[in-house]
Amino acid sequence: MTGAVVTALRALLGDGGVLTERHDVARYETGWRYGSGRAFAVALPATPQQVADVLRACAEHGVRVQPLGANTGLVGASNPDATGEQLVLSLERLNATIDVDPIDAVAVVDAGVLLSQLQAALEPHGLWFPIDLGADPQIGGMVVTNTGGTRLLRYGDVRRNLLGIEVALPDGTLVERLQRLRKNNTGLDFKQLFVGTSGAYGVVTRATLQLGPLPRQRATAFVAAGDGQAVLDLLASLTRAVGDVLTAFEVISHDALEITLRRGHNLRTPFRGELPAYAALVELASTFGPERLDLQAALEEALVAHAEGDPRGGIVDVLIGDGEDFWAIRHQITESVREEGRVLAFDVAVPRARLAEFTEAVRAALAQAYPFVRLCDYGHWGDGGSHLNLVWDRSAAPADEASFWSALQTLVYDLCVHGFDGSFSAEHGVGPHNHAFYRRYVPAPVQRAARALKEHFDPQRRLSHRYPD
Ligand code: 2HG
Ligand code: ZN
Repeated sequence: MTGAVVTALRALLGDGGVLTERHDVARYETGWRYGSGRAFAVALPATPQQVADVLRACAEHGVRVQPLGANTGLVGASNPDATGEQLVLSLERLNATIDVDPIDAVAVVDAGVLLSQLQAALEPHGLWFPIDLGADPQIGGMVVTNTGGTRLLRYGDVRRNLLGIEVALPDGTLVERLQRLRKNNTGLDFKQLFVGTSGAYGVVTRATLQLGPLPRQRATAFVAAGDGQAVLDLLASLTRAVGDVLTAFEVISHDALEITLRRGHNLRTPFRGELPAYAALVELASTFGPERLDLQAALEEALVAHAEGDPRGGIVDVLIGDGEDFWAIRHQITESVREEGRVLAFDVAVPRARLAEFTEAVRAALAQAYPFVRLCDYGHWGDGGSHLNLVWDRSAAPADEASFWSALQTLVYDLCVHGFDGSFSAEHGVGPHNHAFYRRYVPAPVQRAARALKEHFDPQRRLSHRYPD
């Protein structure tokens, strides 16, 4: 069976478009954080029509397909399963088109284009795609996971910046809806079915993205706070004072800071003396130049006014400095924590006002049940998102790691979803890592609707099983 489909794919894509040697296929089989499997081959289509043709060939040969972007996902959704019966469909060669229209302020982009390539192509036009991530994913991967990132507070997620889509369906049909319309109120918003659903209904081949003007100046500060509530008070105060230009409000806890500053590369600590309980990285940005609007002064003024008027005295220090240095710390947390020991990561959201209370509830529950687990929390408090990375030394943990993980996940997710009206996946998607919790928390009528869509688009269940069915 696989021999016949490989022959058919070679006829479609040429010899260079299909990999079957173990040493070539291996690098497509393991997820960045979770999951690894086995594929019998990798197909590398270079045009949208080739993607559709690959899917049609797979349908004819009864072969299951796992689409793969830049493999930066964090929920185990990008690698094949363990059967060895799946074909990996890599989008990495589908990267020729970045069609920019500066008047519409849109770009039509091939799915395999990297975010960094897109931003570099937009810069000469004074434009950017306003989704900022530490990783460098492909555009198609960003669409199917609906990535958020560090500036969601101001610009929103991919869903909010997507105008059109082209998608190859599991039967090999190519559906082109690459409209450049900001207004289009004609019933079902078809493209949104493919956003955040991990490629379960089709493979995104191109996207029409709404662009923004590239800011001409940014002002950045690190604010050291005595506790989480002080961070939230600061957020409320900055929203009132400079909310129009507030583009990031990222928060890092003491333990996440400590590990990152110790393990990170070429980082300069901006803190004087002891690390604070929390640090908030605040950024303002504007298309006005500093001659028209002094953002740095506006930021400093707002911070000083807040610190002086704060009855709780929660602000410990205000550090004004090089934004690049501050962002370098923020973007090295994931890698640094990963080197520290065993890590179980959580990407959750709760209403912003309850972030401090929620985090303390998790901290207390962990201290009681698993005192050897260290809570390194950080994330996008400006939009209610938090990454709770739990770290421990393997020798201290129970031998049955799978059950231990599941107990930790149930503890944190139950608190988040039931106790704080939160979400068990804020921005990384569902993926196998969260399947069991999708079933546990997503209401039955919603799960039924998703299943009906799967039945409609992919009745043979050939495409990505990375979204629960
Ligand atoms: C971030 O905000 C990313 O840095 C990764 O979403 C978070 O390590 C993680 O889980
Ligand atoms: Zn994040």
